[in-house]
Amino acid sequence: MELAIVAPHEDGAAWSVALRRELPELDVRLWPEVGDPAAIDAAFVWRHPHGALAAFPNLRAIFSLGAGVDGILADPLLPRAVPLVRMLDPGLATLMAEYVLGAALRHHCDLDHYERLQRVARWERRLRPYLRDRRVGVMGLGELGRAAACTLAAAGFDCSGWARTEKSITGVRCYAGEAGLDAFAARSEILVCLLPLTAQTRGLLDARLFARLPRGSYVINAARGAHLVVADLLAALDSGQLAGATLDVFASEPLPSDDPLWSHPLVLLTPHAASITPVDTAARLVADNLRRLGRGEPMRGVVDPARGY
Ligand code: OXD
Repeated sequence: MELAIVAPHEDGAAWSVALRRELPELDVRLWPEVGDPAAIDAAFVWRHPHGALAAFPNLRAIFSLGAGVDGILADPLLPRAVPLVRMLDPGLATLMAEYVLGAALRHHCDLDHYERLQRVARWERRLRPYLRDRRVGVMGLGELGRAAACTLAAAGFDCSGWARTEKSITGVRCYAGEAGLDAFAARSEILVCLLPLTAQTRGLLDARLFARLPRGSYVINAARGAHLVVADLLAALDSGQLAGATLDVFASEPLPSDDPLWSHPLVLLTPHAASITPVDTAARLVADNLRRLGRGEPMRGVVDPARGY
């Protein structure tokens, strides 16, 4: 079986070694040096040049290296009949949950506030509630959102979650759909976005949603830049409706060095680093799916094109 790694911004050689460790008989090619395109059975893809996958006439599977598949689905020349497989590595979810917990605790403990005071040598204390009285709301209860919500709840936060459809998670109060959004927002003092990016969720973090949060809420976006209307975020920070934000994702990445978000005093930026796919365990998952493909068995994590995730 031949696999093309079409991930020009990733360490293709490291992935190749890890994949061949799991599946020694696998012939791995690093795009664009793929040899005969007709011999390629599967592609392992991240931030691929649009159109690159259309060159493989006998492709039987496309594996995403990252959690979200919106970037792959955005390729107008994507071979739509070929199954697209999500990255379901549990390590990705654990890393994301730890990042979200860290960002939520940083704000909960006022460390963001004290960082600002330190810069101006100001000694001023603030009372804060217990963790159990801090209400956190996680938008998106898929692999990543569920892990984050469970971790936040286990740490002691009063945690709720919101998803398109009804979900049930022990220790997490779940809300669903447009009907549940108001009640969910009204109790989210820290709002975490881990939604998939779809036509329905694009721009959901906007002035309308911010206005429904308790005054002085905090936003953590580790999903996609396009979920957030940046102008609305800046206005909400200016007005005090939002106290701050941790942002890991941006509409344009890397974020241009002249973007005003870099120097906003109420914003903490991280470079799409909340959760980076762990090579060894992820290679094991891809190898397992390649074996399934070889045996003609259903693969794990196939994307439903109608839902977009
Ligand atoms: C993503 C990822 O989907 O980094 O953004 O895995």
